[in-house]
Amino acid sequence: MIHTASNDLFTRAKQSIPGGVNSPVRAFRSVGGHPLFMTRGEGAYMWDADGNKYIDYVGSWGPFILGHSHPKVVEAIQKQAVIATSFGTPTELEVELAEMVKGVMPSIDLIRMVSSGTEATMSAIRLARGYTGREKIIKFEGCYHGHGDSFLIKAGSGALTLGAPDSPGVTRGTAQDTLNARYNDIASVEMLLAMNPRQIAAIIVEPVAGNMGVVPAKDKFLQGLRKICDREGIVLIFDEVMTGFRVGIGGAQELYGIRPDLTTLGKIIGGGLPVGAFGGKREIMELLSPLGPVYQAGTLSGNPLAMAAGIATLRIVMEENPYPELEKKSAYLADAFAANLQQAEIAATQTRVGSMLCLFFTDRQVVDYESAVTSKTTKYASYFTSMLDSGVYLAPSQFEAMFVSAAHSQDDLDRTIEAQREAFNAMNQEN
Ligand code: HOZ
Repeated sequence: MIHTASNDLFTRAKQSIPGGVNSPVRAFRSVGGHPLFMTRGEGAYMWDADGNKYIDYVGSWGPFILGHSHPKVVEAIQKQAVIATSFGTPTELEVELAEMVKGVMPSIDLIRMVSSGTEATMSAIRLARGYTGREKIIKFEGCYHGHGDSFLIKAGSGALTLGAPDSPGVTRGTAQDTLNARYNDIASVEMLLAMNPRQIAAIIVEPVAGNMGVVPAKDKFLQGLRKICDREGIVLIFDEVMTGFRVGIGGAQELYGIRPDLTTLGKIIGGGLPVGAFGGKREIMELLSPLGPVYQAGTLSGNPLAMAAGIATLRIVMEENPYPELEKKSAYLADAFAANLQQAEIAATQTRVGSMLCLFFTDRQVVDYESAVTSKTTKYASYFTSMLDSGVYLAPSQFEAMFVSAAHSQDDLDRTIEAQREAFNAMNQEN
């Protein structure tokens, strides 16, 4: 494939943008080569600046459960753009989106819209601190909750991709307030609690970890967290930025039957436009400004264009219920991937929750950060490059998810499976 136009754009971008990208994991650093500059998306496909077409399994990192440019979502954005793009005042649209989310997530009494998942998680822990009067939080190694200072301690996603899960620039004080437990390990949480009695404001968790690759929560892990939070008066925050409306209409909390105290959302609820939200129990949410003393604000919060795109997306999801079909397609892919791996005799572990999939090049079972990083990232890089050459766009990092959308056709899936077979053959020849 020719990538001349992308390469030229990358050279130009680097003159004005740090590293040529506006989010580090896009830079292809861990898979080699240069990032591709995309120009158009439609359904399951996107096209780069050289006109190459790809079957897209990144879906803008999760929002595109319906694929790119769903006609009804595009229509909603166009209609709204003509009416108004922003007021900085309340609008009916934000009330409608709030009602839609509340309707399917009973743990949410009140919800506030923001402009990104990072804002949502930052605000949620401030609120938890304000509510409990405590300062420390517990997160899990390899989980990623955006790039707020408190979360950049043993973080996943781009931080893990680039091998720097702790970031300079985070003050020692902030770092001291973030405690890291092991995903799927309740004992590690109990240990932190014993060492920090009555000091923990919140436990924040991705109920399906999606930023150290996909790591499902084990049976009883989330229940265990719920029990601990009830016992200790700690606010349980589910970061459902990725899983909300992805693993089911009511998110992971519906799938696992657990009610968190607060939930953070983003991605799908913005239909591909910049959105985040956090919501939960009334008595906690009522502490938010202007009702209460915990301050939080945003010029573009509840932005009408983003609300219109989110409402259109959720309306389609609610009317069409794509989840059974997504499950079928994703299981089909995973089964075929397992057969490919067996045929090629490649040691790998697959994980999947609904339409979130991941392939780790390790023979270990992946249950947490420590086991996730046993994956041979050089193998992932070869795999990624071969798939890309065959026109299949996967996340340019081992530590991200592969997302299947309602727009992927049977032919797309079969072409992907065939591309993988070729990739594995090529990898075996390299060895
Ligand atoms: N942190 C995002 C994926 N988990 C990547 C965002 C982006 O590069 O757009």
